[in-house]
Order: sequence, then structure tokens, then C-alpha cells
Amino acid sequence: MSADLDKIAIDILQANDLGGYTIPTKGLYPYQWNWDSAFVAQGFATFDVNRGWQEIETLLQGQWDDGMVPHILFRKDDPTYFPGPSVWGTQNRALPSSGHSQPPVAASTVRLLFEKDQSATYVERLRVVFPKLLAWHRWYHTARDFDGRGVIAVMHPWESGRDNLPDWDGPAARVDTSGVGDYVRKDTSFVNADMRPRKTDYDRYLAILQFGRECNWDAEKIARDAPFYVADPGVTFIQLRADRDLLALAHALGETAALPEIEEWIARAEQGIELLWNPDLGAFTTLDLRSGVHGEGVSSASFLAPYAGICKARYLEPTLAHFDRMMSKVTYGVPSYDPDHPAFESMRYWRGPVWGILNYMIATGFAEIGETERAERIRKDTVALIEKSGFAEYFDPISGEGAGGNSFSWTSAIWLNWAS
Ligand code: 9WN
Repeated sequence: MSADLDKIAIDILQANDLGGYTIPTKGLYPYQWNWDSAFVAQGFATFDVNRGWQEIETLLQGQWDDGMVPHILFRKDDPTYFPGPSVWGTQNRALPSSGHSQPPVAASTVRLLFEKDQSATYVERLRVVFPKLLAWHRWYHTARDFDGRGVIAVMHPWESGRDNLPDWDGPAARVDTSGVGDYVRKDTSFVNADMRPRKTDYDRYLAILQFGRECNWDAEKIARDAPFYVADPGVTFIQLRADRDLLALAHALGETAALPEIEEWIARAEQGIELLWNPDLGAFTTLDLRSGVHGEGVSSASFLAPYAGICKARYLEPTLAHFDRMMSKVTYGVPSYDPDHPAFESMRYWRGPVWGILNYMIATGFAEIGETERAERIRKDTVALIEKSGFAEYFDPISGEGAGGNSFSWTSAIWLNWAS
């Protein structure tokens, strides 16, 4: 079974490879996505380390002058996706892209790739990639932590990678959607609308996008005035992990000049994450930086603390209690949102379904702190889901049914790199 699935996973990655870069799935997502590519590179590296590096290198080709690495690279115009480059106002750039970023997984991937093979050719490639990653991390620590609080904000739900998480509902409700006008969604022509964000969400997504485009994606304007600016435990923990990995890479290369800056980011985040601790809930949640209000639900990103190297008992004990409670409510974990919360929906995208990439990161963190049983439950659930429903984009935690796009790159990648 495992060998058959290995072959299918490899075939999916190769079929979604459009020549040095990989799309998440045909039809629904016809471009290169940021954190998708970072996971895909890990999958490729299980059978072709060179191809893994190439995925990261093509992703970094889209880097903006200010260091930002966009969440989508529009390498060729494809009218089957909305919103495309003309909506983002980037159609005249050398490489048209979206205007904001996505969770910075790439440095963690590069560390994994480099640990697999440290021969001279990869040292050289690391030397080229390292300053780009450093610039991207610096961008995150300034543009999205403008006041140096030690937590990373997202200016758009898409920037978090967890588009319609219920915790965005409150902050996004303040977004004025009166200027959005008419538009035609394309996603619901590929996937049942019940599995996708609602129209209210899309109106808000487009209104926030319009704000970004109108201020030319100016980081200070966004930090001060964007209609949506919410600190996210998902991006903050992924960034903290990636900073630790970047630090290890700096040591490996002897890049001593970069060390103090990266160490400062790590120290600041280790303090800053206290801001994301919701004392009423006993969990890390979002924090709306406009209103000062915490998200009111436990999401799967709450369990990324160990992945980020955060394991103080004060945080860990309540976090694991939530984990056990939530896992006891589902057949397959990890649900992306608390099944006991009224906003939970088992099939709607980031409001409940299981995502393989989150499972991989959560289980990795758990295993690293010795929570091996819980880590193993997550891995086994992931295997069971893929055996039952194939390489779907995401899965219903109750029925195990696959949802969203099929033949999905990152699900294949985590299978190869971790679950199998
Ligand atoms: C918008 C590609 C991406 C993932 C995101 C996921 C989804 C896009 C969409 O698909 O978002 O970026 O159109 O729904 O939420 O995490 O990177 O797989």
C-alpha cells in the first residue's frame, strides 16, 4: 500500500511540475504558491534533492526589492484563476505576483535540504539563497511587526494561508466592502461552493486587496491603516521556527555578521508570543492589532508552539489539554478549528477540516519535545486519511472524506517526506 501511494505521490508532484516550479493542483490553483512550494520542495527532496532546491530557487525569483516573497507568482496568465495579476496591479512587473506574502516555511525547508546533502554544489546554492531568505525574514520582522512587538501580523487572511479561519471573521467584519463591485469567482467552478469561503469572505478579501494595491503595498501604510491587521499564531510560530533554521544555516555558512540580527528576532518572538496567549481560553490565538481583541477559538495553529520551540509548561499543559479534547471529538485529527466551537464546519476549508501540512508541522514539534504518542496519532491519522481518500487538498475530520482539489501537491509532499 505504502509503496503504491509513494508512486502516486511522486507522479502527482511530477504532473504538477510545470518546469522548475510546481502548482498546487491543476484547475483550481494554476500558479506557483509560496508555502506550497516550500512543502513541495521537501517532497521532491525525498527522491531528487536538486529538484527540491530548484523549487525554492524559482520561488525566490519572485522576491520584491523590499524582500517580500509573494504568496502567488503568476508565471503565465491563466484566466481560470481569480484574482489574477491585473487585479493585484502587478501585471507590468518582470514576474507578476500577488502583493503580500504567505507563511515563511522556505528557510526550514532549505535547512532540511542542506542536511540531506552538504556537498560543494549545495554549499554554493545555499550561499545564493541565504541572503534572499535573510531579506525576506527581515521584511516580515519589519513590515508585519512594525512596532517590534515580537508577533507577526497578516494584512490579509490569504497571507496567513488559513483563508477563512473563524478567527478572521470579527476583524474582517469591519472591512468596508462597498467599493468592491461585481466580480466572478472561479474557485467554485472547480470545487463545491460548500467547501469554499463564502461570498461575504470574498468581498472582504477583495476590499483588503484593493487597499493594498492603492497604497502600492506600502508596509507602513498597511501597518497603520490597512482595514485588516491581525497578529497570527500560525505565521508567528512558523516564522520563529524558520528563524531558528536560518540561524543554523548562518552558522553552517560562517555568516557571522547575520547572527546578532537573527538572534534578536528569536529573542523578541520568545517574549512577544505572550501577547498571543488568550488567558480566557488558555491557548494561543489571533490578536486583532486594531481592536486588541483575541480570537475566540482554538485553531490547529495553537498547536504549533512546540514546532516553534516554545514549550514552557505554562503554555504547554493547557495547549495539550485542548489538543486531547479536540482530538476526542473527531475520527481523524487534527481539526483546523475547535469542534466544540459554534463556528466549526467539518467540510469548509479552514473552519474545521484537516490539512496534511499542519499535521506534519504539529507532529514534528510534538515529536521534538518528546510527545511521541500524540505525534504518532497525528501521523497515523494522516496515513488513514490518505489511504481512505487519496491526496486531497484537505479532509473532513469526522467522515475522512477528501475535499477541495484532488491530486494535491503538498499532500503528496508530506506523504513522501513524513507520513509514509
Ligand atoms: C488563496 C494553494 C493555496 C494555499 C492556501 C489555501 C488556498 C488560495 C485560495 O490555496 O488559498 O491563496 O484561492 O483559496 O488556503 O493555504 O496556499 O494551495
